[in-house]
Amino acid sequence: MDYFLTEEQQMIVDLSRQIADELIIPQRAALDESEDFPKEILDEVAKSDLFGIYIPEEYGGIGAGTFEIVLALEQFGRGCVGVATAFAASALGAFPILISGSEPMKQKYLPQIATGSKKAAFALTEANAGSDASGIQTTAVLDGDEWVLNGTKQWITNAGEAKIYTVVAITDRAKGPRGASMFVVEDTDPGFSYGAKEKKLGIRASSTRELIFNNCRIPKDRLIGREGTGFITVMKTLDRSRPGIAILGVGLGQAALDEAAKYAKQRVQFGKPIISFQAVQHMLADMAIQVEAARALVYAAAKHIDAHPKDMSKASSMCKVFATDMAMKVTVDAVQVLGGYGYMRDYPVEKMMRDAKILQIYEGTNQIQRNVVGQELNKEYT
Ligand code: COS
Repeated sequence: MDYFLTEEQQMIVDLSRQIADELIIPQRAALDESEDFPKEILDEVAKSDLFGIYIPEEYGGIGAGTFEIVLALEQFGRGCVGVATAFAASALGAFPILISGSEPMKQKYLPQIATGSKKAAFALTEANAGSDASGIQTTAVLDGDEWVLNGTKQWITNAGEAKIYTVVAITDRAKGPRGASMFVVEDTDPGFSYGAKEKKLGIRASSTRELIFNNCRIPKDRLIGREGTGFITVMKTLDRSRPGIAILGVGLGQAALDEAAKYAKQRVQFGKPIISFQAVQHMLADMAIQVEAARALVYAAAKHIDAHPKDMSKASSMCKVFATDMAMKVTVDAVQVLGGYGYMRDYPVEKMMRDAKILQIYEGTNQIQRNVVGQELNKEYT
């Protein structure tokens, strides 16, 4: 369908599509197998300026919005959700600085993130705090001119690869969510180290490790925003980032549909290509309908977020749920259309099905997203 993109938006799509087709797709199976971080691919992405899409021009970015990142991520997600996750996680790590950072902090970090010379990462999750974001245990205590961080973050995307980490820690436990603060930690800070690389079902090209803070000392001015505003910055960050995860589902769903339809035209059974059987046609039709409906919702949500930055939560959570549940269903159906071949690693759809699962889990499970939508409805209907 025609979404009437501007010339600049179409250029972002064309560039991202070219990167997906020429760089990502040829390497995705090997990266899935080796579980290597896609450094060379991301270095090429950096040359295209796409790391700076959402970063204002005064900090070296392109100065576009959520809708434009979504356009790029759709193509990268079509190529490989593992590679796309590594790219998206840098934006997730940058958002707290963009949303709540001081002017000097923005000037220091955002240009490096915009050029892709340094990648960022976002650190909230802990062993006992996933959905319950305010239940974190990591602490930060002010000691003279330095904050001292102690604790362990778990399942952090880009850990070990990023140079800039935005980290949530408790500065006043008695205050609950109002006692959390955010900090920038650099990879070279003393007392900061990484856990072993996790072995995952899917998105194996992305790096997932623990961040370990053992009396990690950072300068006082690495506090993002004011003390006690960390939880709000986290919530605003996730509101902005979730359409990016939603669109990975759209790109992935499109890729699965493309593979299934291509196969159904070639595969002959009972003397005919299987696409001529209504049972297969209906599966493909449902896949196409769901992919397009999800695309339209994510595009609309991204445009809403750009136009109404104070009213993001419901649109963001709605599109994340719809598009990622769609991706799970469509990739499972693609494996079904390919039958036994779909189950083999020789074809890309089994990887797509494995990659889809994380989209329903990370950046807030789809159960949490439904809670957010439900709570917003509860406020709307008095
Ligand atoms: N924007 C701004 N402020 C928000 C907000 C948002 N989207 N959501 C909540 N807040 C504010 C609330 O208004 C409240 O402020 P007050 O203290 O002034 O009342 C405060 O934050 C606490 O909100 P709430 O009571 O709703 O917090 P809960 O502890 O109940 O948690 C959920 C709410 C479950 C929505 C939150 O913990 C969450 O999003 N969890 C999922 C986290 C996640 O995505 N984890 C995955 C890993 S991160 S990649």
